[in-house]
Amino acid sequence: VKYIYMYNTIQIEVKENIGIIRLNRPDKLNAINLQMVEELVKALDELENNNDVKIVIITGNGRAFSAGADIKEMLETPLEDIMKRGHMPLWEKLRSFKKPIIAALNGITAGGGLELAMACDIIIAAESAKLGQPEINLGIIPGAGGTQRLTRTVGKFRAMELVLTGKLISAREAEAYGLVNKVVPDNSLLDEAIKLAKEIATKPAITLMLAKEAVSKAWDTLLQQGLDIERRNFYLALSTEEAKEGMKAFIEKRKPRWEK
Ligand code: CO8
Repeated sequence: VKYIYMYNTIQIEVKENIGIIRLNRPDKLNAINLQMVEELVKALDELENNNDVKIVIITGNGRAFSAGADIKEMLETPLEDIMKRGHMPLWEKLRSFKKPIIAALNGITAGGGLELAMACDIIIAAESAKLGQPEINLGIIPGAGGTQRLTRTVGKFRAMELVLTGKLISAREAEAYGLVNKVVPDNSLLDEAIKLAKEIATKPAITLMLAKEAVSKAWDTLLQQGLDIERRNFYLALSTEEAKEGMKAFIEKRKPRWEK
């Protein structure tokens, strides 16, 4: 271990030329709050500027990769502030991040958690991981690429089923959908991610960046238009009474009561 940076909601270490980010709010299933957004942006900046680092791994501590945006915070934050600050800096940072990122899914990967994974370049999942976009159960919709990257990856019909039912699928199903590159035993997840990262890190740093940018461009042109519509509809959904009721119900650990 060469460097360890200090953060509250995440842990960073640099091993040889691999930067490892661990999401670290395990008692909240690594729900992404604004502090985590800020810290992830800072950490990604540091890893991007650190010339020893060629590739990054993101994983989670505890039994989740991430259960998505912090629902309590989302309910309590005025829509105006979410639109101004919100989670956007993280998605923008990931979109421009030049080095390859491997997401290593150690458990529950839901909502913004799956969107985070899909913003990475390669996804490895532990056998017990569960993936999905459960936003609809809160009266909202995915807001950070879930409707766009998922659809491009698994196709319209599977994406519709996932987004409209909100159900979580197993790592094996996700592998069959082409949503994860590889499923590995739970206890070898990080080793497998590091093994792949090491193989990639044998290539020249500059060539990796150029290759990543070129492959990413295969998505980019129409993706941005889709993401804009998604974001608009996410804010719209978030402003409804149904969303308030859905998120309150989650926090109060009961079923939402929706009129229609
Ligand atoms: N936010 C806040 N807290 C959470 C979240 C979350 N997303 N997920 C879990 N937690 C908390 C629980 O409240 C609980 O806390 P406590 O112990 O204090 O009561 C703790 O984590 C453990 O969770 P559970 O007891 O619920 O664990 P289970 O194993 O019973 O259930 C589930 C696991 C099924 C994953 C369940 O936790 C769940 O349904 N979580 C919510 C998943 C979800 O709906 N995610 C989508 C959130 S919305 C979103 O991500 C939109 C992103 C848009 C980003 C763009 C912004 C601009």
